[in-house]
Amino acid sequence: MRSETLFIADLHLDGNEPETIQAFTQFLENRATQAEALYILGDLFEAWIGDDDEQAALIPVKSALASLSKQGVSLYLQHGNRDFLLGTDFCQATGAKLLPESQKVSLYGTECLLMHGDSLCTDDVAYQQLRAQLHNAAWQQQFLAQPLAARYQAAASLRAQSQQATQAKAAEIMDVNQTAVVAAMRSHQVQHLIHGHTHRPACHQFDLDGQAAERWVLGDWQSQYNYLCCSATDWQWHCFDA
Ligand code: LP5
Repeated sequence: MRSETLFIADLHLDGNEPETIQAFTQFLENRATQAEALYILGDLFEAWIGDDDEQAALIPVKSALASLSKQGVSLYLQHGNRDFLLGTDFCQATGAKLLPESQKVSLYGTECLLMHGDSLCTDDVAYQQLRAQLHNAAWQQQFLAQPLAARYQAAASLRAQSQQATQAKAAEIMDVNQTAVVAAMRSHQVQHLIHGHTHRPACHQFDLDGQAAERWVLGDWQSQYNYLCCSATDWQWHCFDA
């Protein structure tokens, strides 16, 4: 019987980095098949400009996800700031269930909130303004109606602007804001939060309304392939080489 749940985020899969794609498909074909569920908490892809973009390099990723869900492993997906345009076609093709921005789950009796984490970076005012624009439904519809070439160009231009902007920002500004963390946890009545986005893997322990609380931050897949494994008895980080 499968009795563990795996969490990953920030893989930033990109056709130009076949090693990470291979490591991920191997992870799906081997380790993930032993779990009862796999949660991908955003930024599975480096940049997603629409489900109609059939990049050949990413076809093995879709196939491996589809195969995993066909084997009975529940597959859940949240949007990240790079792949907020992942939609129903992708989910249908892979068997993934798209979760809302904040999702409360019960992990073997522990209530836990799942988020990508970018909405918690409230000190990064320029990013939050950009995010509001990019999440606007009318803007998204208009963007997705453009030819692929135009979308590629817009995405590359935004990446360049973002890279320039992040170089000029202080690291603290690009981290989550503790008041926003506490507000999210309180509103969902949880003492546990798992998120990605900041690429600063850690387990932060703090007091929340007189009770012990934990914020687990997932690592990216740029420096080390890693996942969080939760069972009824413990939560543990795991790292592996391809
Ligand atoms: O991504 P990362 O971690 O390096 O930086 C993020 C924030 N940046 C972003 C932008 C993404 O990198 C771009 C992803 C493109 C994917 C394709 C999507 C579809 C194409 C859309 C084409 C318009 O998320 C960064 C944060 C950082 O995390 C830490 O939290 O700081 O935010 C910024 O850098 C934002 C800048 O401060 C402001 C940039 C202004 C650009 C104005 C462009 C206007 C275009 C508006 C379109 C509606």
